[in-house]
Amino acid sequence: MSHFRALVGVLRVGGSRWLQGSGVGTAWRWAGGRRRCSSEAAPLLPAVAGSSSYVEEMYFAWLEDHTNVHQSWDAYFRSMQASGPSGETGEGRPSTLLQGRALSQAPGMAQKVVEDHLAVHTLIRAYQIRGHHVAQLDPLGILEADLDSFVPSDLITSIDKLGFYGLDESDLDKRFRLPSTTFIGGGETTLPLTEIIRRLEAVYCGHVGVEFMFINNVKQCQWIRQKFETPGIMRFTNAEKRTLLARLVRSTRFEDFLARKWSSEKRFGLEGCEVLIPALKTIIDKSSAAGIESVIMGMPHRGRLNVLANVIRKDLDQIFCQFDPKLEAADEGSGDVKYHLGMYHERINRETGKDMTLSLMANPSHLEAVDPVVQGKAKAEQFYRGDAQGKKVMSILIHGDAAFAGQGVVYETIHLSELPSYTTHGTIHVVVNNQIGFTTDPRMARSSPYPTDVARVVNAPIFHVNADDPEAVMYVCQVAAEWRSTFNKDVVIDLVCYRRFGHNEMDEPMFTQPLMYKQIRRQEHVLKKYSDKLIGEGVVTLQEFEEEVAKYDKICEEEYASSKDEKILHIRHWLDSPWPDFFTAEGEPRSSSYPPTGLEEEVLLHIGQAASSVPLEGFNVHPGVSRILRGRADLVKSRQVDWALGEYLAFGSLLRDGIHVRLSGQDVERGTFSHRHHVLHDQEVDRHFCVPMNHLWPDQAPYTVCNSSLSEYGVLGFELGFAMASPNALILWEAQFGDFHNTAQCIIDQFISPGQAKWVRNNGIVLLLPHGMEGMGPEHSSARPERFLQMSKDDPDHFPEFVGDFEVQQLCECNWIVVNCSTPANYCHVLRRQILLPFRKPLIIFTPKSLLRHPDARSSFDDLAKDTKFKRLIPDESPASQSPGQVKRLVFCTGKVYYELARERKRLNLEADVAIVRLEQISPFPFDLVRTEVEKYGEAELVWCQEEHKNMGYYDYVRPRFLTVVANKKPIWYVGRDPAAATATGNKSTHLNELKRFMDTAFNLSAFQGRNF
Ligand SMILES: Cc1ncc(C[n+]2csc(CCOP(=O)(O)OP(=O)(O)O)c2C)c(N)n1
Ligand SMILES: [Mg+2]
Repeated sequence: MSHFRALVGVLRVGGSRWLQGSGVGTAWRWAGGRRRCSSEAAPLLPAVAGSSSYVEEMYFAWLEDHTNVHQSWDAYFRSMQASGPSGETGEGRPSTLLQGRALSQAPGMAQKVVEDHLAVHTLIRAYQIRGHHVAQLDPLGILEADLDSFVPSDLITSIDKLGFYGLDESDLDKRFRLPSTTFIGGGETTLPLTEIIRRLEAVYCGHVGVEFMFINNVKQCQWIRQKFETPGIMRFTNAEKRTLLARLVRSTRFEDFLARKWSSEKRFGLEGCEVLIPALKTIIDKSSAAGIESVIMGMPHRGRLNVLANVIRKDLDQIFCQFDPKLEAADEGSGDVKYHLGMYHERINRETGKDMTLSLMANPSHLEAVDPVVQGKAKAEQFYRGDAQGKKVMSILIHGDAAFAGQGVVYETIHLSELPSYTTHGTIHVVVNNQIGFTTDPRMARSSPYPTDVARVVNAPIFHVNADDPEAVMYVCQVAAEWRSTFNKDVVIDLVCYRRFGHNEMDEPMFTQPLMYKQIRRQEHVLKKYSDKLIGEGVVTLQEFEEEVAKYDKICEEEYASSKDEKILHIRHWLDSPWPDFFTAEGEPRSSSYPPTGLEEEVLLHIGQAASSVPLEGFNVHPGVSRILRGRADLVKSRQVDWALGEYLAFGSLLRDGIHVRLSGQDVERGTFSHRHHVLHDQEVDRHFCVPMNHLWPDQAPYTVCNSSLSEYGVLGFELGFAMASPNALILWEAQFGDFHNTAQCIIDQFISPGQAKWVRNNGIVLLLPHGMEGMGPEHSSARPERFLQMSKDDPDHFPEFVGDFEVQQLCECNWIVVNCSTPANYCHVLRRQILLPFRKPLIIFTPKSLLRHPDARSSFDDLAKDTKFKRLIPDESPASQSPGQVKRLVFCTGKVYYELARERKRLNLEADVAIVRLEQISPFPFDLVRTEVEKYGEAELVWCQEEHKNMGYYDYVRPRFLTVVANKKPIWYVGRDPAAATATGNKSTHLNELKRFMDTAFNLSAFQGRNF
């Protein structure tokens, strides 16, 4: 029951007695920080003298109607009028009357007036700030949504609490002027205190708890106050109520239908939060009316099938057939459980008559992992539509209460919300707050009062709402959608609800939440409550309601019948990001040929020159950067390419072909190793930048390079989502050091590696992972190639048949491509190949650090010429290759260690005895090229050399594949660091000793003599 309803009852009884005792001469003063009543009249304070305008206002109000003011004022003005000089009547200036003589006669009263007003203003503010703490949010009526039964001392929940403000019962009927920071007055500028409290209670302590006063923007606070405080604002037409009821019917009966048909199937039903469906539909309707054309959604398990059916409008038979255990999958890949699949649907919004695209992103079980992915996809759609303000495309994220509070990626995602290159211009977050996470109570699951507190960091308003009050829910959804379209900022709707059954339909909740579930059993269904209400109001008849229910049940039955006709399951029909122009109608690549990646000389020159100059007149570049640019110009003159230039050539040439390139990650604009400098900073003018890559050709595609927030999980997820929107874009994420990618492991394990197998979805994201053992310690050395390789799905024991274009075929079949390029030309080729292939696969590149400036790690323009291509393997080019029969040892390696091996071989004068072959594409493993090399050096012993520790790097991946190539007839000896727990030593001299030791072994031609394998 409302606190105030109880309070008003008490006040009415005792009120008159109190009022009799209130005298004009009674004054208030501060005593020990608390206000106490005193019978002494205090001297008139200077501030009070200036308060005559208020007294004037009271006076004018009194002139209009004596009952407009409190009876004490009435008595006061009467007495003054009676004692006033002749001619000073009611029409005279009260300021003269009051200031000159009368006010000074009653200084204590004036002071009290001011103090009481201050008190009332403070009281109003208290409700605005803390009202939500006592709002009636829990539909079960047994839990506190903020985990605390404490009632803030400044909310008036009993008479004696008026004393907190120095007020008492006698003030209840007094009228107070309302501050400009409240809208509770509607058209009135003053209200009696009773009414002020009543209205505040209704606005802030009812079924909606508005949490917004932390927002540091006055305009936004005023906007929210106006939306909730204006009297009568939360009203719905009968038509709106009927639509709401019909949506609730669908939501409820859908779950009932599934429960009836498949009582022992897990479906993570929505029971207890059926209102989610009308809530989402309201958000979508309002957003459509505001001009939104595409909504991208992400959500966890709970209620997902219902959202697919009743929000996205996936055909019901397609959903029902997912429950058929005998249905076979038509598509290749391993598929996913039904409550993870995504969906994309174009339809007309019935409320607005406008076209809309709705998509729900497929997601893994890993809660909240999809959040940044949704954001990235939304950002990309906005970008490609030229929707710079987010007026056409928006995202909605649905969360569970436990996950929203507990998962760090929520924070990482929310922190992207205002960054220029990552903002989606406002996300509407909806929390299905069933006040439980599996078996864990909120008290054990979070330290914050609400599960939504994380959103406060970005000044997002949070609307807590009792989910058993569908109209209140609809209202906050409308406001949230309006907020988003007005301010283009995030907003949170916290649907405080319950979970009618266990975590899933097979689970027994009474084991762990016995009392809560006893209450839940007694809890009337929201549909019943709302239909009764509308029938009571005469908005619908019982018969109309029953017809609505019967109509939907019939639809379900019919769809169920037709679902039986489905013989095959097409995961393809559940794609959240279809690329219709890229694939054939059957979803196949349009070609199977290898794309040319070489470039014309003039293109190389043009990009090379642009990479070494500043396109803007009068732009003041740092002398160090000028030096770098001059160095590039010298390289171009000598037709040479270093790492940075190789990357420039790849990006620039793709931009020319209309391919958008986006490079994102920590400090990528300059480059962690200061080699890139894609954004130039004017040294004289603040925030004056230049991105020369955007000045290559007049009609080129745009280049985006953006330093990200210091996040891996969030930002990698975001870029993955960005890469989903279009196949015609090269989207790259660079880790600061490859070592840090593991804080984004979930995105790699759950989306990048298995994405296509689970969801038949291609994705061409590129991961640039700086890698290399250079004595920088255990966290700046390894991008952990072993992890990526272990997840590569090519069979180590199967020697493939080389039919057709084996190279393309292998790429088409793999789950991702893992490369470690040792030359800038190869790096350039592999980036170009990535986007020119007729399909998309994630590409993992271990990128160099010291090689960025290594004089040997250069390529010639010739290596990028028209007829050149990416080399999956670089054969030996030393004298050994001229007389392979003489070669005693064939060393395979990858990446930077090649340069160390080549230098040592030269120093030891072993160039005729030892051949060194570089594996540039590690996965899929180039069986064909490796076999050629092994056969060429038929007499040589095989060695795999890596700088990483034996249990890391590439060894475990390449060893069985080499053995397959040689049909297990020959060993492949290991040369490298010993097994270790840490990826690298922190001690420089140990690092060098380790390097020397394995280099010695690599060229000790008798090292493996007599050893068994
Ligand atoms: C990252 C992650 N950790 C743990 C789980 C296992 N898990 C599945 S549902 C669930 C409880 C989720 O609670 P909540 O977010 O409140 O959603 P609800 O199920 O109550 O709707 C847990 C712990 C998971 N799916 N993902
Ligand atoms: Mg929950």
